[in-house]
Amino acid sequence: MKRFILIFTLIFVSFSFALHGSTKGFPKKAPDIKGLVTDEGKPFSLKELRGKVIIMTYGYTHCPHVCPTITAFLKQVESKLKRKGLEGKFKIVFITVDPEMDTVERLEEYKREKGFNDWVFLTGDKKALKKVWRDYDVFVQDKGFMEMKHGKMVMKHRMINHTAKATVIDKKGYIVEEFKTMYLPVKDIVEDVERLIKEQ
Ligand SMILES: [Cu+2]
Repeated sequence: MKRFILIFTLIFVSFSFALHGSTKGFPKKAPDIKGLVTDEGKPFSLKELRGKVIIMTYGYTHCPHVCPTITAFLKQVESKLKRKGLEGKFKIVFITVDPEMDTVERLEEYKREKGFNDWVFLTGDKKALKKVWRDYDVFVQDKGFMEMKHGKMVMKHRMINHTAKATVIDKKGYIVEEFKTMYLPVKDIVEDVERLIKEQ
């Protein structure tokens, strides 16, 4: 009988946690995000998104390579979910790792230029952001500006090393999984988010 219960429990656990991303240490209550503002200059609160599945990522708008890759994948995730009729049931949140350059104005401009209309971009002062990076396990190393030669031209690039990942938060405000790569698996994320949206 004991063995039967154990097997049963194992099947149940593996079934309920059959997400595609890394689930180690999750589910875990998503830490509060305090002191950050949106691209509209409004204070941000995680609680206001309760009931939606959140896909959160971290980066900076002047990022030359990593962030454009991640956001391109997330854009695909977004359109696939919308095509499934799930518009409004999920939210993509982008938290800056560059408080110096990513002001509210810059984020607003970036969002408009790139057509990330339904996303939320967050910035804030360094202290508030540092806490969020720590809470969400995001490594950030500001390398300042690096000069690079492009033919005869020397251009300055904003360089920040940072963790490339997407964190998925369920409707109840729990982190359930992370995709720790810049090459996000679109199909897997869409599947997981759809399931989490439909979860009771
Ligand atoms: Cu980046």
